[in-house]
Amino acid sequence: MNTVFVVGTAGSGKSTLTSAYGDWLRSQDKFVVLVNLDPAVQVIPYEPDVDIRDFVDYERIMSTRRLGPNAALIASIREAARHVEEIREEVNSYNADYVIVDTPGQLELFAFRQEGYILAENIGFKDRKAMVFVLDPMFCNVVKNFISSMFLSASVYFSLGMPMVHALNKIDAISPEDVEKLEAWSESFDTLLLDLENMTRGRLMSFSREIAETLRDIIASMPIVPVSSMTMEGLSELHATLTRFLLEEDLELR
Ligand SMILES: Nc1nc2c(ncn2[C@@H]2O[C@H](COP(=O)(O)OP(=O)(O)OP(=O)(O)O)[C@@H](O)[C@H]2O)c(=O)[nH]1
Ligand SMILES: [Mg+2]
Repeated sequence: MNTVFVVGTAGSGKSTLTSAYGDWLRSQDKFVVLVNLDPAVQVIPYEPDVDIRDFVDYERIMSTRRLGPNAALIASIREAARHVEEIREEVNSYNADYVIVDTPGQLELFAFRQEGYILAENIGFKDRKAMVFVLDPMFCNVVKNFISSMFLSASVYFSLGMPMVHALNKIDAISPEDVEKLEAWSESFDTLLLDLENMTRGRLMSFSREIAETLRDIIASMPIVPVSSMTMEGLSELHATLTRFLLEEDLELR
């Protein structure tokens, strides 16, 4: 059983990619289980097999504890972590080939809180887990935002410690030149620095440069795979990259 956690900033397309990648795997005759870990979601573009909303009631938590939307999310994820054994049992009971876990829009809930870590630790088997960090090209097609995104994904990697692949999503909605530009930033550090120097100035430039230098090896070690969850383009490449990462992880931990 391989488990893939889909993480990323709000609206980057995590749920749509969960659905699309699930469909793609099923088209390859894989037995797939989809897990929703977003307690507050109302409409999901797929039918979750395991749903955190069966274990926590976000609306009730918000009204009975008189919490605001974000505090209620934190309380919900805390409540969910108390059910982690049941969630794990339910996931494992399917004995699936692939488990794809869709995480909440509020990235920090899953990536930086202890409860998220507990869920990530307990769902799936230790040596067979990877993360897909979904990049939104509407945000990261500006060089300093690209660096911010790499910084954020590196923090998530640092926090959860699973192998990570970047999926540059929504490529159907941007130009091929933009896709190439983003790929070039991830593949050539010189190109990234050059564009940084052309597009930022003064203190911002030296700061971005310092961050980029720090992230250099991390960026190089985490490939960016362009995909579209709408047209399914790039999903076979995403799968191949994930498979390679899962295999390496398996060998490394053996
Ligand atoms: N054109 C295009 N739109 C996409 C793609 N993937 C997602 N979207 C759109 O992006 C918006 C957000 O998608 P979601 O899948 O809900 O994103 P999310 O990251 O799960 O959002 P939150 O869970 O709320 O953070 C929706 O309007 C999707 O239709 C894609 O590959 N191409
Ligand atoms: Mg979502």
